[in-house]
Amino acid sequence: MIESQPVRVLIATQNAGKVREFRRLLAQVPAMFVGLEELPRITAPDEDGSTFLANAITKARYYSQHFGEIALADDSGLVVDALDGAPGVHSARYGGDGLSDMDRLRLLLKNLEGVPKEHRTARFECAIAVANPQCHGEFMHATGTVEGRIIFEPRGRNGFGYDPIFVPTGETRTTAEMSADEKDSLSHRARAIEAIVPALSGLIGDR
Ligand code: ITT
Repeated sequence: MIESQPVRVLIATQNAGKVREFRRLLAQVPAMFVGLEELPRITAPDEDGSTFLANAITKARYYSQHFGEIALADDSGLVVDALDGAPGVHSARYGGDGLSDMDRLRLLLKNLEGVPKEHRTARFECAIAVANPQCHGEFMHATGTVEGRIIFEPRGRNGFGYDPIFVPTGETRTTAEMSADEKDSLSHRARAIEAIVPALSGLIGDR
């Protein structure tokens, strides 16, 4: 009997923090997930969309077309009400190139100086798109959000990006103080994955 090969799906992100989370969140999906680090390195596409979804679709199509594989991409970020939605789609580049995650969150805290606790509301948003090269780059997508607030000083060492300054609504700890399982139980990325898994499983099953 010939065993069928698992369907390959590219985890199309250059962000190691996202890769770790995707590998956990997709563990039950019967596909072979391949990270970009396992493939020849290519330049990242321009992310010039004005929404997370537009950028997620751009990334999924770009990597899928280049490698000829099903590609799952994520565009995500932190939306802070008192900063009129910044850093939003610019979360990865807030403050310009060459800054570390800690530099960026320090800049965000500086820009929130004088804003009291009740006005420090914010949310993490995530859009996920999956592009399929066999169907002319047709894509599926889903989004997820987690509401919360920005604290005054960073706390915690887990997660990545802005996790040390974000406390989800109803929690007292930042997402950087939570275990991986705790973050996965409420994160924007986990919610987007939950929403896309039925369609993704259907696509994998059809192959
Ligand atoms: P790719 O485009 O290659 O996926 P990127 O890091 O540039 O990598 P984005 O453009 O989507 O990805 O920017 C997302 C940024 O938003 C990320 O760099 C973090 O600063 C922040 N972010 C997103 N999800 C986060 C999370 O779960 N925890 C903390 N920060 C997060």
